Amino acid sequence: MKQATATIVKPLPDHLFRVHGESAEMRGEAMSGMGYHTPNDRFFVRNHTSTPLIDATTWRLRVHGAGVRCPREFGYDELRAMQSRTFDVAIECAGNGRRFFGTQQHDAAPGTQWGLGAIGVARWRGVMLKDLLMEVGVRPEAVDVLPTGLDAPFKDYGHVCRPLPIGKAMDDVLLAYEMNGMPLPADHGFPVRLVVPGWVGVASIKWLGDVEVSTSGVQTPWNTVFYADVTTNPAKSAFELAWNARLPVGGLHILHGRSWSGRGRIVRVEVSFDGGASWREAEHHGRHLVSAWLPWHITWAPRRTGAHVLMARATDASGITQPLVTPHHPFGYHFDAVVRHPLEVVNG
Ligand SMILES: Nc1nc2c(c(=O)[nH]1)N[C@H]1C(S)=C(S)[C@@H](COP(=O)(O)O)O[C@H]1N2
Ligand SMILES: [Mo]
Repeated sequence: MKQATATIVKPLPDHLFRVHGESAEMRGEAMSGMGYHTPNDRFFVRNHTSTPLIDATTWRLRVHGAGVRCPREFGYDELRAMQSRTFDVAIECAGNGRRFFGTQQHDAAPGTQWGLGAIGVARWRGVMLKDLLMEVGVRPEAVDVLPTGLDAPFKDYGHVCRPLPIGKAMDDVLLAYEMNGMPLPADHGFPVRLVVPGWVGVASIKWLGDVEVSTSGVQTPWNTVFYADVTTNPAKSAFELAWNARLPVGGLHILHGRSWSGRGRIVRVEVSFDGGASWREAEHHGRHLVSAWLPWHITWAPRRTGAHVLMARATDASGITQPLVTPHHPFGYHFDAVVRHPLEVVNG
């Protein structure tokens, strides 16, 4: 086990993670043979600074602002005593796939050079944000809800925060205190984080300490400078295979992968083994949940040794199919083009 960075608490073994500065990406092969959920030990970590260690017994969540009737604080045990809900939801960084702007489109974008591993699906348990907001009373003039993290301020931009419109906050947002049946791990927001289905990962504020309900639109660096034009994630697909995986020639292989989209359910996944000249439909297996992902598989019997490229493309409920090229984006968000996954077919 190699602890490659001190900003993340959990071990980051090389076979499961690629470390990028203060963040860590899950390798594609880390989901191979796994069930529907991403185990906590291999879930990607995106930290702006570093994981804080918070004592749940003294932790408080402040809920206040001009849009609230009775501002108050909640303790950990109080939250855990409230009615809970459980959801299977993906969290994906808006920058997932950014590396391919450079490697596939010769248009490198600055920022963490994620492959496709800045995504994970977990079973989150906690309290609906709307139930908490109902406890404090929301005024009809409420416009935005601003959740803020307790981690150290990021450069000169202050604490990580990202406003949600009141409509989304009162819809399907969860204040999660459990991840896959365990108390939230430190790196994923202990004691409490937001989980915002379908939206870019930054909305799912970790180490939540403060929720402010405002009666006018809120401007923060996280909706003006960064992530300004991004809310829902587009469709993406990944193989559960190592980059440059080696497969023996001759046999029949069952290749696995997953597709997901913040815009809705995945309705079709196709795979090409010939650089996009022809496509074959993959078969779905397992659950098929909106705001999570769709596991699929396809058979392949490679007939020659040497370098090959695998391509997978998904179509989501909005009718949009992953394109071959993603338009330039100055911050490298939302790379949704088909990723060309290299592998080597070798003599068995
Ligand atoms: N407080 C706080 N919340 C945060 C962040 C952060 O740095 N600080 N990073 C955000 C970003 S950009 C992403 S993609 C997700 C990543 O969640 P994870 O680290 O649990 O995978 O958390 C979000 N919430
Ligand atoms: Mo992110």
